[in-house]
Amino acid sequence: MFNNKELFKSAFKEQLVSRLGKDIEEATAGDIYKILGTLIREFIGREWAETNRSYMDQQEKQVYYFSMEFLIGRLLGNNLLNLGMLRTVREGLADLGWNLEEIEEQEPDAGLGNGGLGRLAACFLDSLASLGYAGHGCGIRYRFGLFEQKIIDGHQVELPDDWLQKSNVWEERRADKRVEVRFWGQVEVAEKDGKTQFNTVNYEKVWAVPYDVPVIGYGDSQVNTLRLWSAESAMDPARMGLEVQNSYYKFLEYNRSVESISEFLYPDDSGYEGKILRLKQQYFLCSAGLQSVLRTFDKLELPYSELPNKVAIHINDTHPTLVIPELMRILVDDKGLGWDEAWDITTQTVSYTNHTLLSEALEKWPVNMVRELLPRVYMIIEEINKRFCGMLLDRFPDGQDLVSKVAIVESDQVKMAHLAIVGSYSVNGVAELHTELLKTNVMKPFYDLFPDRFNNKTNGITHRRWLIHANPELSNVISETIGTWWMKRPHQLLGLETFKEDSALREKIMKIKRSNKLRLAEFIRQKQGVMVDPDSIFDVQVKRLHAYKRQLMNILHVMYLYNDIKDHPSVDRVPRTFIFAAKAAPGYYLAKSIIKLINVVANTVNKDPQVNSKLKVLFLENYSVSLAEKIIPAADVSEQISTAGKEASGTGNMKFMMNGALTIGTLDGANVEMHQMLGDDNMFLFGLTSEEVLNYYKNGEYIAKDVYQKDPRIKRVMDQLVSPGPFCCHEREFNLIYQSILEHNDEFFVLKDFDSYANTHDTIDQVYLNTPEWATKTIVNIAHAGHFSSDCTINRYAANIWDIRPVRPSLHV
Ligand code: 26V
Repeated sequence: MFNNKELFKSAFKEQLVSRLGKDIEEATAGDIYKILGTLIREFIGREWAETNRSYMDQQEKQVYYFSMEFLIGRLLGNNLLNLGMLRTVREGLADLGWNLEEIEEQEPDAGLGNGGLGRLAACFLDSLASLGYAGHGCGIRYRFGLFEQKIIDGHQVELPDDWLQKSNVWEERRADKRVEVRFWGQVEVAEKDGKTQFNTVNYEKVWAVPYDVPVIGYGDSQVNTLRLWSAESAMDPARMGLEVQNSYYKFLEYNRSVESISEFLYPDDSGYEGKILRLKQQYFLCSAGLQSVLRTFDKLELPYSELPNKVAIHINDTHPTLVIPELMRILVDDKGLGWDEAWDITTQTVSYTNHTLLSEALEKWPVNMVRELLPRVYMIIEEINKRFCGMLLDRFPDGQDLVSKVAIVESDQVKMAHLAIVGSYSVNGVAELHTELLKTNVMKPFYDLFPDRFNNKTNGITHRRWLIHANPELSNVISETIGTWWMKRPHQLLGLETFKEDSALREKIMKIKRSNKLRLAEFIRQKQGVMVDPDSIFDVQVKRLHAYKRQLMNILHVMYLYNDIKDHPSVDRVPRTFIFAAKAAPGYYLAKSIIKLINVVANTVNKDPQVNSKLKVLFLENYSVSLAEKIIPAADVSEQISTAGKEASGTGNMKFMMNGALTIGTLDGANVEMHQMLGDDNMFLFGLTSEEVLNYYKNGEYIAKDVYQKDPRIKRVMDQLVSPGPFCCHEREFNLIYQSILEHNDEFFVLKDFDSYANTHDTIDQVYLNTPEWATKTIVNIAHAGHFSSDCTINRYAANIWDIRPVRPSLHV
């Protein structure tokens, strides 16, 4: 049906009538989307069931990727691509008078993640399925995803992301697979047959109901599962005793508290409020996910000692760390294993990825909270801690200092990263520099204790979504040049290097970039009414808003350019369009005032006739996966400018590179590896190195005020933040920003790196004027981007961490 246009059209029309009672003439775009999605979902049903059956029959080892976030975005286009149906469907719909891209726009983004960590999980699922691995996702079906951002009067305003308002065509509710999750209660200890038994009483029971989303691999591969859990009431109103006073209100209260568990995704640094709810979410995911994993394993009728040979549980950052004590609880309390055996099994089953070095982002939970919410789990954490510290003191009798550094429970807090490291067999960082810094700094005592446990797995992105789907014209030109094999073997993009000076290819590539820029310009015109020049440099910084990512440095530099143009109006310049998009956590005031500043600068710059033919600034609201797919193919310059040592990896950097943008960046995260491949000629590096940054922190020799005093460009823009002028001011609007730099001594070295950043931008202008040279650099970037395909990353996880092989080896790279 899907590879014959006529068959597709008739099946489609028939479905439209039978499901919606509508003819094609009456159908809305929403109807078309719904019918198309349903058709595909039903079409892959058999393959999905067969995949699961074959995993069981072959007793495949299966990987479960536990993550609090899966930022999957829209699925229609990607599913069609992976199924090889894009062309038939596009042409069939066109015959029926519809444009596929317009239909794709009907799908709400599944925004079940904050940023890179959640998007990485989604890219990994795509690679696992496409490479033929038995690997699934395990997450939460948040009723509301990350908030929808509106910009009102330059300020970020948060609205609920009601992504499930219309039915979700991809998911399958599996009520029969629900499991029970327990909170609160007291632990009773009893002796039975010479064994101590732990029994939790007076607990609150909640149902975890799975919603399964098929993860369709590219080409002739299998269909894996993303299982998302939803919390439902486990109280039966029919059996509520009327003898209990106020029982009806208790019921309502209980229902409300259950629903809140899977109600919304936390913005990453939302502060302390609602912390217990976040802990509840984490345990809910771990307990429900583990029960379903073990139920599948139990069907094999193997002893638990076989678990590590049949199951790998991977935890995406520390958020699902409770799988460790929860697995111990199940093995010891429910299955009756001894502690040591259970511990061996657990630590051979769980592996952990660390995604940040920032100490404020390392999770810690107050002991009281964990003990009250999860009394038995807390006892197990204490026991793990006791045994671990005991082992250390046996090995290092004078090791009190060491113990206080590495203990899991310390100063009335449970340190999740410590628990994750102690309770797993593999700990990986997400870029070479990040892993080095983990080993030598943040987690050094653990590295000294368990050197073999630490390894690096540099992040990757799926080239299917980020190149083939997001930039079809570029993909076509690549295929015309080197054939189509790169789609299955992204490393083969390297073949493009041979053509880096081929003038025909250079021209084609620049033409495609221009047409992508035109498309984005039209989008901007429609959304904001601002006209942007497609021949200006599109300079883009899109990512979460965090001080360490230094959107502030970028906008201060724009302010400086504005001043410079006003001072020297007759000087010729390469026109630039600076594009920003970013969400700030709702309680992160500094980040929110940086958003406001960008909008104020945009307003001033874009309105000023003396400036706006040379400089434009745009802040695009509500950054999301689908917006990224529009912006990234149109970028000339990619801003990856975090303070060195702070960005664990970055994945946006890879997406831009794959789409032929040139990077201005620091030697941070995966930029370092990009630079190793590209060399100085094909990337614009600037700023302090991570070593220099660390030294400044140690010796305290960086004084932001000195830089402010010495550099008149900097002094001027800083003063413009707090005094009346083109960018200010309403009641010292930008005081917070000003203080963070001058009073708190510029923690992220914005002023220190400013000069080098500005100079590098001047270099970019010069290089851009030489179009053939720019085109060559673009080609070299695309050629090396295959290295950052998540297919390569997943192959390394599979071989070095999970010890799994593809079920269909022909697809293995
Ligand atoms: C969380 C917080 C919370 C408290 C305030 C500061 C702060 C800063 C960062 C974070 C994020 C923690 C985890 C995370 O999302 N890491 C990101 O993971 C990506 C995938 O590995 C990686 O590319 C990004 O560099 C990394 O920031």
